[in-house]
Amino acid sequence: MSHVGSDVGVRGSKQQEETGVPGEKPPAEAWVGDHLPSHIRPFAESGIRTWDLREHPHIRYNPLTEEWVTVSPHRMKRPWQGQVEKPQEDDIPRHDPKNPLCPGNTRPNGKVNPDYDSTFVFDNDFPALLDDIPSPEPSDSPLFKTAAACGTCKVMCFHPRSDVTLPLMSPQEVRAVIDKWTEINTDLGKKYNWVQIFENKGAVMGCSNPHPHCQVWASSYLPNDPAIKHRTQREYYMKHKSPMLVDYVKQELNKKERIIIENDSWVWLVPYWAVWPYETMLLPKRHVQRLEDLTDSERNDLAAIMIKLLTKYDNLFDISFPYSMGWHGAPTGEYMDEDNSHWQLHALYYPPLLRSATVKKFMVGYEMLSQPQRDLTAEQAADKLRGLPDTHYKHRTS
Ligand code: H2U
Repeated sequence: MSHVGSDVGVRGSKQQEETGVPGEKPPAEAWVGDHLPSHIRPFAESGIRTWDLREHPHIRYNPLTEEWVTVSPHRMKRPWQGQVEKPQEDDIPRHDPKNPLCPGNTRPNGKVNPDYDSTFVFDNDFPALLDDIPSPEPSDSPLFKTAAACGTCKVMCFHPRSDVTLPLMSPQEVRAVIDKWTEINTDLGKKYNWVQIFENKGAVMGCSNPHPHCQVWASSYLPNDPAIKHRTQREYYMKHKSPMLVDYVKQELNKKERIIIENDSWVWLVPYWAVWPYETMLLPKRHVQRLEDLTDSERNDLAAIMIKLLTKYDNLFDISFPYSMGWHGAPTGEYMDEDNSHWQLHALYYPPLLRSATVKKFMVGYEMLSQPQRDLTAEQAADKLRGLPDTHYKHRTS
């Protein structure tokens, strides 16, 4: 989603040498005071005196990505005559002998899955990144830059059964997933600079298989979004002597406008700058850089809050809720030797649905050409999610 310079995250790049951190830096003089950049120019005041965040169109800033989102709450009642999605399939068999992710099954490449009874990790048979590749010749033009994309890709099954999802699993089973995520981050983090754990859930998100699973892509380079976050969090830390997202959570806990649920160690909230209608973030209350820095009780609390939040998501439209989610924490590999105090671990949830199980938000038109836009405010989304039942719709008695 972020638009970044071509040097972003490529170690040893010229731009990185100049600034000390990867990512493109906006010119300092472009900022008026410390509040608005010079390109943000509201017209002089209209006759309407009372500003209402729930009524008036406005733009909000994401300090992590340095992007703005347009919020148009007055458009909420707009009628919909556009595309309608197929509702999420909900009658998945417990075991499909043809599904390559199920225990004991043979994958199309002839490899046989073990008869696993918890999580199961294997090398992706169709990896997007490869380890053993040559480097291209350096380009003599700033307009044609290339670097080798070295990396590895894994698939991780959450559970032996195909008919369960994370919110329907026991806390112990979700804890096993968290432990495996941590183990993978540690193992791949020894070699790779970025380990991206992500779950693509639901056909509407392009997920190819209903069996509960996620993927891990580990790379030699910091991809765009992590590279920008590495720089923005570091700049904030240098200026405020405190990690950006730790400060952010403290302020959100005071305001209580966008918090959906919290427990002793975690907060689930709709970020102030959310783009997708029900986009959320899951953050530890304590300063934690990576998954492996979580304590035993923080991991148990994480399992508990994940079950609660995913239950609320499923209860929003009474379907197995589609989304893309993933973890962002301090970079690994060569970055392990550096001070990463500016990083705060967090998970991001990006669900595509807008107003029902069948109407999704399209990121097209203005969004593609100018910047993201939303109608429902972050506060309205948080209110809606907060008010949903904690009992999963599949477990409801009436
Ligand atoms: P989704 O999470 O988007 O459904 O992708 C599933 C991944 O599983 C996908 O990257 C891999 C695909 O390459 N896969 C295998 O590695 N082997 C298989 O036999 C099936 C799917």
